[in-house]
Parts: sequence; C-alpha cells; structure tokens
Amino acid sequence: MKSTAAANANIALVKYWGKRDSRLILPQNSSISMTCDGLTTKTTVEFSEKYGKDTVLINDEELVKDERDILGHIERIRSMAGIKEKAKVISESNFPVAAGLASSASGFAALTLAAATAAGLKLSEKELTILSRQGSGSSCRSIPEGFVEWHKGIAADGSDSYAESIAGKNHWHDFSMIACIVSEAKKKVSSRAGMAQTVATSPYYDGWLRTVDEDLRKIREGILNKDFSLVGITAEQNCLKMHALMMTTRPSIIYWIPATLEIIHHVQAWREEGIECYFTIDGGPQVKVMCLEKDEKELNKRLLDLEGVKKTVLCKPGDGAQLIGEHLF
Ligand code: 2P0
Repeated sequence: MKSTAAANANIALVKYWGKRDSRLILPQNSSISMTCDGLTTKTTVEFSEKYGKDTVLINDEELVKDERDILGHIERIRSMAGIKEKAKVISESNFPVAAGLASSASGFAALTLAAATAAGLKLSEKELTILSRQGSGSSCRSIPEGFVEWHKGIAADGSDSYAESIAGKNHWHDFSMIACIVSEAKKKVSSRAGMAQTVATSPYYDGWLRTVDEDLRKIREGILNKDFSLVGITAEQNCLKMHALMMTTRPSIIYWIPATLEIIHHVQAWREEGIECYFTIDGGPQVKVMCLEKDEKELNKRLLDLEGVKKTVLCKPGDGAQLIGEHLF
C-alpha cells in the first residue's frame, strides 16, 4: 500500500479563472495548458495500520495549516477505495511552492496518482483527471502529457469535466517556455479566493466568458499546426485579459511586482527587434516566456541579465503523471 508518483506543473495558454461549482471544482470555462518537463513534484503515499493519523510533509515541512484541504483529498481517495488505514505522505518539488508556479497542480496530480495506486484503485487517465480536479482544478491538466485541454463539461456531477492530451510531448519539441522566478515569497491572495472574488465583483467577467471560446479555438489550431505566432499572440492576450479581471476585482488583486513589468517590457522590445517571444503570467509575479528553441539560449541569457530575475527554468512539453519506483521514504 505504498506508491510514488511524479507529476509536472502545467502552464496555461488559455487560463482557468472562475468556478461554477466550488465544491466539485467545476470551471466556468475550458482551459489549455502545456505540461512542463522542468517543474516536477514527486510524492510518496503509504496507507498503513501503523499510522495513527494522516501526516503530510511537503518540502521537509510538516503540514499544519491545511489551506488546500490536502487531508480532504486523501480522505476522498480512502473512501473511494473503501479502506480505513491512515496515510503518510512525503512530497518534494524542485521549484518554489505557492509563488504562482503551479505547485498545487503538480502537487495534487502526483498525490492523486500515488494515493489512488497505494489505495488499490485502478483508474483510467480520464478518471484520474476527474479525481485530481476535485483536489485542485488545474491539477487535472498535469495528469496527461504535452499539450492538454481541460473540458469544462456541462453535467452537474462533474462527470464530463476532465482533461486530455490534445498533442503529445513529442508533437512540438521546438516550443520552449522559460519560467522566470522573480520572487519566492508566498502570495497574499490564493488563486482559489481570487477567482471567487473575480466572478463576484469584476465588471468584465462577462467579457472574459464571451471571448474565451475564440481563444481556445485559436490555441488548439495553433498547437495542431505548430503556428507559434498564433499560440503566442493568443496566449499573451488571454493572460492580459485574466490579469485585467484580477485588477478590476474588488478589492483589487495585483500579483505583479516591478520585475514582472520589467520582463513584460523587455519581451515586447525583443519582439520588435525580431526575436519572436511572448509572455504569460499566472496567480503570482513570475513570468513565463514562450519562444522557439532557436532563440531559447539568447533569451535565457538576456532574461538572467535583468536585475529582477533571480533564476530561470527551461521547460519543454513534458510527461504526464507517472508512477516511479524510487520511494521518498
Ligand atoms: C490556470 N490558475 O489556468 C490558472 C491561471 C492560476 C492562474 O488554475 O481552487 O490552484 O484549486 O481549483 O487550480 C490556479 O488555480 O485553483 C489556476 P483551485 P487552482 O492555471
């Protein structure tokens, strides 16, 4: 009753921002992301009678304040499997947690696969995405490989709200994403709270919903045809629309710091100079720069030369969640 899984974070090209059901975690709109090979979480789960309670260790820190309801997710899996044993969970990520680099996505995806397997459940990839979604929405997109669409679904029970790969990890190796870390501080407003506040108060939320299907269509077409300009322009615009929602929410949510804006301005200037690149930003200050492989080295060097950039991680379309043989305990 012990299993270990590895899952990569995913970065959305069309963002998930807003729920229609917060208990089942059902989104208002579909979203598309890339599963990123450089941002990985490994998680070992063991269910055993020898444990008197559930314990969770994330990056060497014991879970005290369970803000993401990780214990609720373990209980969900335990009750699906019909077992009683308590769990020991150890999880390690190779990138900063809780600063807007999709750590909850890779974390919940790895936890879901490891815990479901340790509990004896035999689930298809689609079933795993539905289960992981109930822990944290965007984590369902970290189960499949490469470029992934999370279909919002229409059923009230969430049975058709799942994620699937629309192009595998080898489909477009030329596509690169440079994740720039500009701050390792924990964010002040969680995505969960931020998106609820947005749906309730941003005057532009209707506009987001009216235009998101067009963004999804363009991103799908761009990925399938490997049309970098179409993907880049659409993803950057979609990111700016999401941040405009955040900024116009009451109270306003501004995740950007000066270094975020510094990168935005440089990306635009480099593009004018002829190096094609685009940015996207999630619920935090970090910026992910999209480019083609031929420009990756030069752009990475330029990004590292900027004062506010502490570190970069180069990402390619990566593997979906997988079981691995090496346990963390
Ligand atoms: C995304 N984000 O599509 C968007 C863009 C952040 C900005 O999905 O409440 O941690 O657990 O479903 O998945 C972050 O939201 O929220 C997120 P819950 P989650 O990647």
